[in-house]
Amino acid sequence: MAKLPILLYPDPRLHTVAAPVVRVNDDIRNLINDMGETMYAAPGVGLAATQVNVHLRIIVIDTSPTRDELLAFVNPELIAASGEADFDEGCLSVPGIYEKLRRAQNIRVRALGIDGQPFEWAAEGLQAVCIQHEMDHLEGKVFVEKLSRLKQQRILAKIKKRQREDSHPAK
Ligand code: GNR
Ligand code: NI
Repeated sequence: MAKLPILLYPDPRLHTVAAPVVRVNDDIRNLINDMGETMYAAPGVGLAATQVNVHLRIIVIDTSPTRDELLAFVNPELIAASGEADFDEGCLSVPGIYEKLRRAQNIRVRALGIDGQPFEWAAEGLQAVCIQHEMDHLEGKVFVEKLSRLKQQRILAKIKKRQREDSHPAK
């Protein structure tokens, strides 16, 4: 097991569209384990392979209060979506930024599991929001890019200011 480094917005590698996994083999299972470790350590409720600079269609989530229900989706496809939910979203690739977004409240996803077998999964609320957020990463989209241009400019300015401060620490 290994904790992997997470790409930080606006790293252009976060805009890569991930490729389908051809076969769920031990390399993919090892990657899923490492993604789980990285997500729990962060801590976060989800992680897309894109965020650890692996451009394959794999996401992991765990929205359980006990943090012991890791779910992995390989080649996830949204097969149904309904309702609307407004959630404050954050992203491990955009630390310290939280913004309200509207997503589908109920979704149904088809994917391959760690055994390579297809399965379907119904999700609602935070879990549904999280899966949609992770599937966006696989398309090269970061949640802030769904906000108005003004909000995106403010977020970028905040990130740049923080980077300046980090590189010139106050005495
Ligand atoms: O940890 C995370 N929390 C979160 C909260 C609301 C909506 C989405 C998320 S996902 C995020 C982890 C992450 O960046 N996944 O890509
Ligand atoms: Ni994210």
